[in-house]
Amino acid sequence: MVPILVALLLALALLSFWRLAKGKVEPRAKYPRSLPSLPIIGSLLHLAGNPQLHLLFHSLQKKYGSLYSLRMGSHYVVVVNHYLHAKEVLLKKGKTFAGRPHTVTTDMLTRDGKDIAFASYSPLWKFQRKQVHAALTMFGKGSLALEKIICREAASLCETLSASQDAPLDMAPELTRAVTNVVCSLCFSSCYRRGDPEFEAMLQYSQGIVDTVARESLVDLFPWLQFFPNKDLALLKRCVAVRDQLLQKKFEEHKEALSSGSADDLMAALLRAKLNMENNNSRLGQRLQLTDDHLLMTVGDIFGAGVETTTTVLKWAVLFLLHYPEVQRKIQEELDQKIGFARHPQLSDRQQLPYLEATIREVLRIRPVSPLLIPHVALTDASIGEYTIPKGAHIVINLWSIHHDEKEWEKPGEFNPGRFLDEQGTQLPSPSYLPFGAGIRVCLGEALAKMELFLFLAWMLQRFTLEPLAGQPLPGLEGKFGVVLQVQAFKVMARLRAAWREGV
Ligand code: PLO
Repeated sequence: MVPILVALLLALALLSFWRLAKGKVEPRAKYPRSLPSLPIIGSLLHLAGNPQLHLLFHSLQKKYGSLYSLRMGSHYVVVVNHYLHAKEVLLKKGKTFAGRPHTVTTDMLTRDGKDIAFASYSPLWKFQRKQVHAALTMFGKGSLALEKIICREAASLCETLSASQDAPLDMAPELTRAVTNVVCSLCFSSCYRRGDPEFEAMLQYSQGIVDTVARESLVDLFPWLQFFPNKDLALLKRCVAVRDQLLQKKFEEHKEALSSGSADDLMAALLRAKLNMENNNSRLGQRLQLTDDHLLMTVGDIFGAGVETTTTVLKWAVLFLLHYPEVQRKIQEELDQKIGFARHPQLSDRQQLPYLEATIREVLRIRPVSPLLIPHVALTDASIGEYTIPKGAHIVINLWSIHHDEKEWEKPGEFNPGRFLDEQGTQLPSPSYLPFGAGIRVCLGEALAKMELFLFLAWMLQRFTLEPLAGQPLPGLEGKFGVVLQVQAFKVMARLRAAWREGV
């Protein structure tokens, strides 16, 4: 045994000497600094007990620099905390880093990655995304129709606020219903009334999914855990089953309506694209197969993303307005000057209301909906900055760090919409800011989200002042980390503004 070992070592030494002599030694790869890690569990001991991963990853920069690596179970994970590195990953090398990891929970949600957000990069994925992009742009172009839908829901929201005026109100279900109805109209040409049992069921299953999916939970790190009893996984399974039933029902209805040619919503547009592809004998059509599962999961994505993200931002916006009444006052002054009380706000007012627009930007900065985005995967060996990144590495973009970088933002912890504007009220550029991600996986709903945020806030603040409950401490501003950064429940008083009380 010993002679063999010695011979082997000698051979190795000779080989390296030979390569040195030939001057062929490649520059040593420089890997990102790594957190300590143990076999099997990786760096888990450093992460355990800290549910706010975005904050932990932010603070680890002090010790490890802005780009570092760790092991989550068997996965090699690179955490990116600086915007220049983030832009390199998302924009400059977008295709190289366009992969997604398979995880137990997201596979359960998306039938093994047949959606868009959680599916890895493939020609079929590209095609799917293109179809959705086209359908959304089509509805966006006729944004008059979309604007009408949003305003209808804003009016209904204001009615509800009027009805519960001067009494403590949990706005969350009301905001959710308004946003859900916009997405429902867009996807299925349907909407929900208050107390509709299907809406209540949706609220419940969606909360269950948000609580359990894609949270870097143990079962996602150690997939074999799924074969043991697991409460969270059981909950996710139940919630996904309820969602699937609902999607299937809409799907059947649309297939019927399609033959009569009456459907013109997003689901119908995707169904038509699928049929066209099947009838089309092009080479692309023969190679790629968009199944019913793909279509259902895609609509599930748009629906889920459309509801959870926009509702969450609206809740954060209301909460920050309670904490910063002077910001609310300034928005109202702007609304009063530019719109007045004789008509409702509309999309074409956006340029006239820079302070409201800046407030929306600031909410998206200070509480990014998706603080760690969804992890990307390196599809080939690659690099970020001066660092070597091996194929298969998971890349986590820490938007929280990018949005709270003290070198880029003055007092990043303070809520200050004014930071986005110069003295003339013109919008200032902000490089360290990516609330919707960037590159080939950039959010598909950005335009829709911005329309909704603007109109819902403008309608509400034109009519109401939102106040905290008297004599009670203000609700906390800490988020709860998950697939979206959640707001804790809180109540407000919606007071009709004087001009409306006098019936002007
Ligand atoms: C929200 C709960 C729904 O029931 C299912 C769903 C679908 C798409 C997900 C969304 C959830 C959360 C926010 C996500 C979105 C896709 C893109 C978006 C992750 C889980 C973000 C912020 O990246």
